[in-house]
Amino acid sequence: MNIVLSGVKPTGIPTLGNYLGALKNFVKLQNEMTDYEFFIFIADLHAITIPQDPKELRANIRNLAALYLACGLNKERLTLFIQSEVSAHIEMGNVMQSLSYMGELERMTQFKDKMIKNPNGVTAALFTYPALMAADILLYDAKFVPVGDDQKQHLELTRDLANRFNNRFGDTFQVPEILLTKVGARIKDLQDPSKKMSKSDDSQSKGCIYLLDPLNVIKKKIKSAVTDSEAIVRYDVENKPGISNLMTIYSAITNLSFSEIEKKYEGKGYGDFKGDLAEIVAEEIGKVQEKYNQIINSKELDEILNQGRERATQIATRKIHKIYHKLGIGRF
Ligand code: ATP
Ligand code: LTN
Repeated sequence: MNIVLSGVKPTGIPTLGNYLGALKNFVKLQNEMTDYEFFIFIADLHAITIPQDPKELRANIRNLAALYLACGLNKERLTLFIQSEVSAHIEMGNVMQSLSYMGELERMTQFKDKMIKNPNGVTAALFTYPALMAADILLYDAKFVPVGDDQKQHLELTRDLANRFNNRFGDTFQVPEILLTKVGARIKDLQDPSKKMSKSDDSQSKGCIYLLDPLNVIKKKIKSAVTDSEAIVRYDVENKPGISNLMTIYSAITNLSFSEIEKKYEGKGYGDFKGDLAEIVAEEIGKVQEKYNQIINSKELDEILNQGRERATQIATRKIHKIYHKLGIGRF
């Protein structure tokens, strides 16, 4: 059984960046990789590495589960579960911490970035975050891990930890490979294209499109996105980051290449381009919202999560016992 596994943190309402970089991509992969099983989870233990309001967190977990399904993941081929409901993740996280070096964790750019943003609020769990992420992946012997560009470094660490364990204790883990999203791996903030669109940013932000925003708000945010004064639709990340970001969004949804988009808008200004993009994005997200509304309060959502929890627990518990045995701890 070959497994594709990924997770998203329930730290807010997912953004268009999460959708294009992660959710939509999972669906595409599920349709292409027909002989793989998909394990997708809600990384709520990762979410609490930064302070969360319990009420909001509970709602965000359910929203995310519903959004995964609303994006078109096939429940027949999916194990969808909540990380904290499978206790082997914490157990394995501890094993991975015992295997990781301080220096390795200190080099992680996600940790360094969060440290700069909020130097007094950095928790120990934020520091050991990548060890828990490695645990999530290695517990299931996932072969492929589809993630956005920002998670590349964490995946490399996971591979190092898998190899380290295999070398010390004998072949135990599948060494996972990253599956980078081709188009849409790093959607930028619409108001500040130097930073990535992030769901934990200010929820009033005009630069961030949330999947549950009303469609008219989404259109407005696209139309007021920052561009440049040249007014030519041309892909050039360095000199024209704003329009290049919008073209990435356009391409990820329509599958048109950058040169096809450039040709289509030759001689037209940004107004036409943004107007079309606003409609394209609103139509795509509108479909997701429609399905989301059918699922969010349904019993079926809980049934899917219960089944997911059971299947994940079965595999992960067996694996952690095997690992404890190899380490010589407990009586396994
Ligand atoms: P946070 O703001 O809490 O750090 P986030 O919005 O960056 O969260 P994650 O939960 O860390 O999102 O990421 C979920 C998935 O979405 C990952 O695979 C990640 O690579 C992808 N992703 C996140 N932001 C973007 C983005 N701006 N563009 C493309 N993919 C993204
Ligand atoms: N760190 C990831 C979320 C995450 C994840 C994982 C992704 C936690 N565990 C395991 C893939 C596999 C993030 O911030 N996007």
